[in-house]
Parts: sequence; structure tokens; C-alpha cells
Amino acid sequence: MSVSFLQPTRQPPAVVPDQEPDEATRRDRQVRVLLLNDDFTPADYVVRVLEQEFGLGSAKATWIMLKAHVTGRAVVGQYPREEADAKVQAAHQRARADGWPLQFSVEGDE
Ligand code: TYC
Repeated sequence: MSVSFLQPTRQPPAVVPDQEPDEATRRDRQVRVLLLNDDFTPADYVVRVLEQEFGLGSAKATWIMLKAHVTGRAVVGQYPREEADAKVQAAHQRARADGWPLQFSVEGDE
């Protein structure tokens, strides 16, 4: 005798795996780039780096520079991890080549 009419008609709820995201997901994750204040880098130089290395407009770059100057740090933006690393590396290289200690950090990359 068939008992197929006794079988559940709905599937059990999908099980969400309790594990770390795989490598591809981790690579795509957005991280925050922070601008750190220092006592030496000229303000207009910081604005230029934000415009030219991070593609910010002049008003936004100026605002972020001022925020870092006053509070010690400011969020520049959110980017995929590899893009953030590349932008920060380019900005650091440029600042070192020009003799300034300007520093950025990348947050949320654990
Ligand atoms: N504090 C610097 C000065 O007075 C300017 C500055 C602003 C430097 C922001 C870094 O992230 C910075 N010349």
C-alpha cells in the first residue's frame, strides 16, 4: 500500500551553515578607510591626496580633512578590501615620497 499521502509536503527549513564565509565572500567584504591626523602634513596636501587618490570632491575632501584634524580621525569611505588596500598603499607611497607622515588605516578587515 502506498503511504505517499502521509509524506510531508513541505521541505524542512533550509539550514544556515554555521561557518566562516568562504574566501570569495571575504574578499568582497567592504571595509572602512580612516584618515589619521598628524602634526606635520599640511592641510592642503591632505585634501589633494583625498581628491586624487580617493576620488573625493573638494568640499568632501576638505570636510574629512578638518574632521581628522579636530577629532584625530575621520572615515574616508567604504570600499571592497582590495580596493581599500590599493588606495591606502598609493596614498602612503605618495606621502612618503613627498616626505610627509600622513597615515590611513583600514578597519573591519578581521
Ligand atoms: N594636523 C595637520 C596640520 O595641522 C593637518 C592634517 C589634517 C594632517 C588631517 C593630517 O589627517 C590629517 N598641519
